Amino acid sequence: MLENLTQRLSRVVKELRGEARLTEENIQEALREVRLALLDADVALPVVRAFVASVKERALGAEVIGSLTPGQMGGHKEPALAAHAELVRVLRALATEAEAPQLDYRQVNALIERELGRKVVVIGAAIESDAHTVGIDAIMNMKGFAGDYGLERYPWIDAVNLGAQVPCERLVREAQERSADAILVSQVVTQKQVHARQLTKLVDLLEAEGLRDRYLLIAGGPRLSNTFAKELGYDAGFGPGSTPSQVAAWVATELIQRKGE
Ligand code: B12
Repeated sequence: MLENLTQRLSRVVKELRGEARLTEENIQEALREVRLALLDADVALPVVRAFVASVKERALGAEVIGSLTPGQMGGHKEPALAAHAELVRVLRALATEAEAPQLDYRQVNALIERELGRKVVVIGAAIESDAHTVGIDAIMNMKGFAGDYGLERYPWIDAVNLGAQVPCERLVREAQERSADAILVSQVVTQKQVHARQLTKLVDLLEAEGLRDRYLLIAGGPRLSNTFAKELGYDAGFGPGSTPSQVAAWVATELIQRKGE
């Protein structure tokens, strides 16, 4: 079902990109297809409504839609082109999220054993000033969250939880020393955009040391989304209600995919 959703969303993006003109009709048509695809994939109606409404607002909020050709307009200054880009970006982000398969604890372990044949090393922390351990604990600790075992419980995952208020420098050092595959970062406090600054600091540090491509970099927290995390330079983001098996499934499939590239 998820594969089907991804295919349908990819088709919408492809068709929209191929449009010579960006019109109200073709945006409406794309959104209709997105809505149906999400509903067919059993996404809850309120979520579908909120998503479509937000894209629609951004896509149709621009007044210049109709006679302009994206190629002719140049740059993102034109509202129609900006709206077009935004829709493509949001759809892409959604398609990426949908690509994470829904696998349970047993399935993820079996997948890692079969496809990688070694333990996956995952290191996590709430970084810098953030003192909230509960989010990262929910994903990593044995007990887990909402009846879903945490990563420490996975026999094929070596999970190291450094706790809260961990300086970025220490997290990077520990990731290197342990040859981590993935770095998990929690940010709960968002006052004055402190989360964005701290998350960016980690990316900058990894880039400065030439280490960014060595790790899967994942951010999580109550005010985070996949889209926002990617904007900050992360590979994925997980928001409220995320479960350990979602994270484990994403990490495992991403590593397998990268191994094959
Ligand atoms: C418990 C708590 C504390 C405890 C934390 C104890 C601990 N050991 O963690 C203490 C008392 C220390 C605390 C302190 C503060 N807190 Co506090 N705290 C809370 C509270 C009540 C609950 C948080 C919680 O347990 N959530 C449960 C977990 C499971 O949910 P979660 O974090 O969202 O995690 C899930 C997802 O987001 C995701 N996730 C989270 N992290 C990650 C990471 C990865 C890698 C992944 C994949 C997923 C993921 O998966 C989890 C499971 O689904 C919230 C209010 C609330 N009801 O949420 C305020 C709250 C978070 N705190 C808040 C504030 C302001 C503070 C203080 C600044 C207060 C102060 N003035 O001193 C300090 C911060 C100190 C600091 N330096 O960080 C605000 C944050 C507001 C904001 N958006 O900025 C909140 C929202 C309260 C409020 N309404 O004002 N707090």
